[in-house]
Amino acid sequence: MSNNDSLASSPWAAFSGPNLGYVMDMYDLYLTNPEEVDQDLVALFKQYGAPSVNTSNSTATSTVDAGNIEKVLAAVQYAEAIREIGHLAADLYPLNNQPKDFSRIEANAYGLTDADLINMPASILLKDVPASVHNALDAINYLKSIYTEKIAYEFSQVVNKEEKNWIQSKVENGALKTNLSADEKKEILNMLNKVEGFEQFLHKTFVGVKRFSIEGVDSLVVLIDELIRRSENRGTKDVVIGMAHRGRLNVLTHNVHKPYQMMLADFAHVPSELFLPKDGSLEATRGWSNDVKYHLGATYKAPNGSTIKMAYNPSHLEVVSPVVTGQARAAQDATEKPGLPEQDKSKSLAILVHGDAAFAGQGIVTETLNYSRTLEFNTGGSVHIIANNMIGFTTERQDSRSTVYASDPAKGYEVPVIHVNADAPEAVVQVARFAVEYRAMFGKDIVIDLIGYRRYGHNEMDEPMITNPTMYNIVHNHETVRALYGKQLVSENIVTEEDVTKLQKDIKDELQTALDYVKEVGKGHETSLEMPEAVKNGAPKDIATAVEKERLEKMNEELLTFPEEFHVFKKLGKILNRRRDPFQGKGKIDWGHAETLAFGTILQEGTPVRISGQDVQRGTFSQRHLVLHDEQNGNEYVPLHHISGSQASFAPINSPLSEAAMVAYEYGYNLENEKALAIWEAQYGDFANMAQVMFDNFISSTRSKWGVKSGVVISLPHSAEGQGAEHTSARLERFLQSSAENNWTVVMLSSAANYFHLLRRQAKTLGTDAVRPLIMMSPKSLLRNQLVGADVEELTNGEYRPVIVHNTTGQDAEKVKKIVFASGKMAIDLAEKIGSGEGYEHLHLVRVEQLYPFPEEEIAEILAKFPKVKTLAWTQEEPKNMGSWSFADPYMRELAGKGQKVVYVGRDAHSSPAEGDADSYKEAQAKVIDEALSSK
Ligand SMILES: Cc1ncc(C[n+]2csc(CCOP(=O)(O)OP(=O)(O)O)c2C)c(N)n1
Repeated sequence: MSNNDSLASSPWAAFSGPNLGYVMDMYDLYLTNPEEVDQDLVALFKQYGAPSVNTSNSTATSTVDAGNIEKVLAAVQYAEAIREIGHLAADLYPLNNQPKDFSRIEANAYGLTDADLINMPASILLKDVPASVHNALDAINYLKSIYTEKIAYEFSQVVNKEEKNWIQSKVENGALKTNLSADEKKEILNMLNKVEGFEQFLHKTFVGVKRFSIEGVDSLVVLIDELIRRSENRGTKDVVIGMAHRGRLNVLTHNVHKPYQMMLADFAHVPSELFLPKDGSLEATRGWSNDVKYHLGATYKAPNGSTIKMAYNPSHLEVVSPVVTGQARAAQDATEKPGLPEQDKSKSLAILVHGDAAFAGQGIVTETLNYSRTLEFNTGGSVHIIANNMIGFTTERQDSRSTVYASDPAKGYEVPVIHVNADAPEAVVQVARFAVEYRAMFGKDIVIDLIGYRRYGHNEMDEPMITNPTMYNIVHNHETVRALYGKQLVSENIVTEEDVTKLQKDIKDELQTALDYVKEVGKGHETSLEMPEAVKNGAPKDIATAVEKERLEKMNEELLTFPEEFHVFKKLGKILNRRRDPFQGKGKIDWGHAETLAFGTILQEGTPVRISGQDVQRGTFSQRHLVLHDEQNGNEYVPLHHISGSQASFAPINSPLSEAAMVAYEYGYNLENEKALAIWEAQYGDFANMAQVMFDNFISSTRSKWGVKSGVVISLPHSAEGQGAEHTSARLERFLQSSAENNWTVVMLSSAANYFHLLRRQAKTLGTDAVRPLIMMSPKSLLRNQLVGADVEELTNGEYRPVIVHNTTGQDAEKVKKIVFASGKMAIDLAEKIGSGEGYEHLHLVRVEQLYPFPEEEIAEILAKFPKVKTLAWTQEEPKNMGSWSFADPYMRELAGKGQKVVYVGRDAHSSPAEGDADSYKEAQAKVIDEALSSK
């Protein structure tokens, strides 16, 4: 018997010393916890039973056996290397212009020969040995066929053992190598033909017009199509796609069913609305200021009731990803019942298409991956596709990133990655099927790196030979995937050459007919888009927001009554208990209390509420306490889940430490569930500038660009309190600078009652045409200020007031020579100094709660009551070049009567938003207050 024969019959004879000890330990573990033992060893234990010590072996035998075990271990390492780094040698690049690294997946790298492998059983390398595999050499070749061809895998970053084993066995059982039927193949060819035909028609008909052609990653459409089909088969009702420019028009047409006529109308300068399908199957809006065609979205409603959506997208790459995940989550959440929303992960699917340069470069991608498994932000697994054309504008991969693959950031989040050659459309289909199954199994994100190339320059006007000649010399000689796949199907006798040529002609004819029709029907029509009446009319008035006392009192009591088994932290219990006082005529309802009562009433009226941000459950300033923690066992209790009469869900969410993605998510959530009050709160308002792109590109302007409504609420703690340059300013001036066309409401309140009414008013406008985003400079030290607090009567009467006339000034109109206007904390600092009003008869204080739309009417009414006024003093705590002054100035000049001057009272212009230390702050603030209240 040769050594190899003995190995084939039992491998244990080859083990001795520490190796044997290790294997025996592993066997013990195998008996109790087999899932913790390496698969290769499990295979050996199954086949050969317990490892045993052969004491009768001579020294000579053990020397030979030691050699064998080394070979076995080498073979195992070899197989593992194929699994782990086979991708480096895989056939992934259509242009074949990237190096392949075989160095670690060759037998001699492990001191092995084919003969060694032939004499080992395949089962030491494979869990399930296919019938065609007879020994370890076959197994190695089999593994290479799995891991190094047109599909390659990276999943060693997956930590969960069950998940990793599932992926490995799926892959190695050949799930992605099954043959497609002839009909399926024909369908793929048909689709590729349409994809290419569409681009080529546009290329020739609208020469040089930007379209960001898909060509080079044409099979993206095949991939998305298969993802949608397979997901729908599993009950998915809504698919939301987020993507940038590349290939977007093609995806809109072929995956989202925007008709050719509409697409061509966009190119031919004809209003595309003329060609909306009569059956209402497509929704596509535009705003009055409009946007380029490759930013527009659409929603397709299939006859079976499911929808496919392309999210509207600005130019900024990747920012749409978190918006889309927010949309997908909202579609999954049932919000009609009290408690947390009930999520059904199968209901919707987010497909996020990324560029290769953008995926690696833009941090918002990793923000999105980071929250993908958190309770309140997951979508049950988003499918990420990198439409990888190996170039970003003119920048090639070596300058674009530090990693081998564009997809590498995903590995830090335990997300599996599948690379696939975009010129292998059948492999692409298999990958789509796998991704859908994986998502259904594990509810996690997955990345598909679809590797192709870019046929033209960045856009159709760019000449890529200027900057990337090596790549483009290859591209120019590379046949299209349609042509290559057509030849393949001809060689497989599935279609004839004539069929292929006919397909090409048919699509060209179809597009030409569509264009002729568009030109004919479009004659004399011009695109004229109007601002809707509800927007023109400004903020809605007369929305009743007062709540009956009995209802509030009952709710207040319920909010403070905890189950017997719940042990509230005693100190907090005492603080919360004080919330009973205002209903017994003592003290005030502070900001956090007013907010909770507002939320409760909103829930009772059937509007779901979702508030997220860093540490919002407690509140950055410990003011909120929406989630209580049992001091003995940490159990959580959410009082707002237990009020009577609630008809909607309530989700208070501590978010990951991200701003851009979180704002985007809440914006997206409200987009999909327009009746949900979605609030994002910054830890401090300053940090909102990390989300600036969301304010600039979405929240301020989506209605005018895209006709898309939003009722999202943004709460930004803002005010200088001597805490330094940061933690101070939410940069109010930037929001005011973007304020126009009634695009949103910007407030800086100084009253908890006003906050109560404003939240309720916002909830009541959700889902109506009058809805708009709410941007709120929210308080910090004012949270507990008695002047800000509300009496119960202020909630049971009245409504939201854009302007509050201060109650201790202006009693004798004849004496008032000066009106001081201020917002937020500045107004309260002034009010505190004024006190009862004694000694300040010469002035009146007006608290400007709303800055946009600027409350001109309300201020004009006040001015009319004070005819002796000479000075209108706009006072603020922000430096002169910041805050509201520059915005308010022209309005105030317009409002000022004859002989009245408008003056600014505040700090000089500064480069930093606040004094850096408490002493300087106090000094500067006192100076402003003195000047504002002086008789000058
Ligand atoms: C945030 C942002 N930065 C820069 C740009 C300008 N820009 C538009 S496309 C592009 C290249 C993108 O490359 P990639 O992500 O690989 O997509 P591709 O165009 O190659 O499909 C750049 C830099 C942008 N649109 N957004």
